[in-house]
Amino acid sequence: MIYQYWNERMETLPRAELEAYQLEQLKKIVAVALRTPFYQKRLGEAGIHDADDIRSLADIRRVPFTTKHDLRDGFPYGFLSVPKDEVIRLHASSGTTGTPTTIYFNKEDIARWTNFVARSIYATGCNKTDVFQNMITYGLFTGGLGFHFGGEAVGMLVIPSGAGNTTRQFKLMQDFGTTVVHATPSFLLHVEAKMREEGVMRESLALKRAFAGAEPYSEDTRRRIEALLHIDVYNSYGLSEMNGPGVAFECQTKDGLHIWEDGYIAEIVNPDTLEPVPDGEVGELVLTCLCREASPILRYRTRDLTGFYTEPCSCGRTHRRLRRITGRTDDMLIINGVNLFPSQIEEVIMSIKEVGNNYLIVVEKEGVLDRLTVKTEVGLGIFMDDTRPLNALKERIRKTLQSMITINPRVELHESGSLPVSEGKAKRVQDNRPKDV
Ligand code: DLL
Repeated sequence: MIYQYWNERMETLPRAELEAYQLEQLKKIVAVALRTPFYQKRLGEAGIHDADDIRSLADIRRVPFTTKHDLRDGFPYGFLSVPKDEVIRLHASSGTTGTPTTIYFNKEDIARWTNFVARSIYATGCNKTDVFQNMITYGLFTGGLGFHFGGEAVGMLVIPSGAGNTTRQFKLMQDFGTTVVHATPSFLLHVEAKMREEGVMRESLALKRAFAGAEPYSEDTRRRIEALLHIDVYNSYGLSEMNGPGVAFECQTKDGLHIWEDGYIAEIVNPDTLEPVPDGEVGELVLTCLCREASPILRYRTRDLTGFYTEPCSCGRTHRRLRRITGRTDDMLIINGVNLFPSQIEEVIMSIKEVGNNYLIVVEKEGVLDRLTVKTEVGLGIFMDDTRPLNALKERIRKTLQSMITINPRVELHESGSLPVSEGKAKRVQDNRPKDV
């Protein structure tokens, strides 16, 4: 394979030079962070009073962690470190509790972020001849404008279609010859089901690639989307606190996500002890943003679970690769004492070919026990009134799940297209248990 690089020197920088660059950037961002009362206090307590107190990269471990809670407490301007009139944009994520966290960008911050998104897009093999349909929510969510600017920087023709309205999406794809799309994996699955429903012929589309991210999905889901749509799907990871998309991205080898280490320092820690895990093991990802001046965030606890690949990538990039993010420390379900991540269920059901593209996990209390129900759609062409094969399928799903997750679930089969669909991040879990238990 011939690999293309957006910035060959930076992407293939020898590790020692990359780390020297990181140290230099870390010192700069610590100096910026010290302008905010929050970091003045936090860093001061850790004995860091100016940038020169950071002498080596290992000194990052002296920097205290920052949590979502800290960001909420600082709403709206607690983390702003440049004069307000230098800020040109904000993005916000509402999170589950409703208190937003806000990130500010100055002109250079937007340019640096755009550059990382462009680099990510280019790493998948796209170039200026591509037509890019950005089928994700625009607005305060970073996925829309982040990819929009990155796509323009690559020189692609960008169609800002936004999420939803599949009929219009197909029309745009056909009218303009869309070659690459961006969406959440759940919306891509929905698009595929709708394509069959509306009789849109695959041959009428010029699609080659998709960027899929903003929510966890399994390798089987990726393969399913690729096989159904005859495209290559690239995993895209990011979070608002670290600008948005363009933090880590798969290259043409599609084997792990390169984290752009000239923009971010990544650590993997044990979420209980907060100590680093041995190289290659899974833990919580902690990120320091080196590339944004207006809202510096140091050692942010992402809650996302992943680990580093220990082998270098065959593409020649020296930036380390993260494993597919399997879930978050805070979406773990405990069912009758057994720890379970929704991604484990997805992995099992998406590997069964008769299962359709959408599913829902419901947890309830039945007496003193927890009850897990997995609702899945069946694939198109499977008829709901044909009970014998349906019962056999149900039993197969139940048994496979039970052997993999050690919990005996109830399985419900639903007609294709009948479970609720989300245009953005999918809500796959309904935990109906009373909150005080
Ligand atoms: O989801 C930014 C983004 C936009 C990423 C478009 C990729 C594409 P937030 O809304 O702040 O930002 O949500 C961030 O989403 O901490 C993960 O838990 C999850 N997440 C994002 N990408 C992936 C992925 C955007 N590829 C949170 N795999 C993160 C698994 C992901 N989880």
